[in-house]
Amino acid sequence: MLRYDDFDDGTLGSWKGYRGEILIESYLYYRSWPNCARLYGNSIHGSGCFEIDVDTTGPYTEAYLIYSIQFDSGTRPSVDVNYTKTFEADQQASSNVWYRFAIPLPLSLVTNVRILAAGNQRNGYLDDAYVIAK
Ligand SMILES: [Ca+2]
Repeated sequence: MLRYDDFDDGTLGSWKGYRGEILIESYLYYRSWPNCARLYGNSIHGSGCFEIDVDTTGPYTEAYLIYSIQFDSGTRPSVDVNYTKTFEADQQASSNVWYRFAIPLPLSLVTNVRILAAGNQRNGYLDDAYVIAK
């Protein structure tokens, strides 16, 4: 395991907000108690994202980003890897449901991942994010 972020120490680690404000959410929403990261979307383009740069440098043959995420209503999940869309759901996510995603990562480089989480003035919630490699 290359990294694990559960936000339960009250810090965001290396996670940032892209077109949105990222902050710690306590007690109200969590996959692991008591915290998750909340992204409050402020883009009129509806593309507020959790963002992280992941380093997969090493003697690996496979690497994945695995995370749990929840959305306010009206969000259609998608993921950009190195600024290219690599996944987009064909329908909107349900609210009040934790989804788990596993995203394959390129090997032996630093990869930018943007997880679309929130439209304009809507929230997304992220918890228990792992990067694993073998
Ligand atoms: Ca947590």
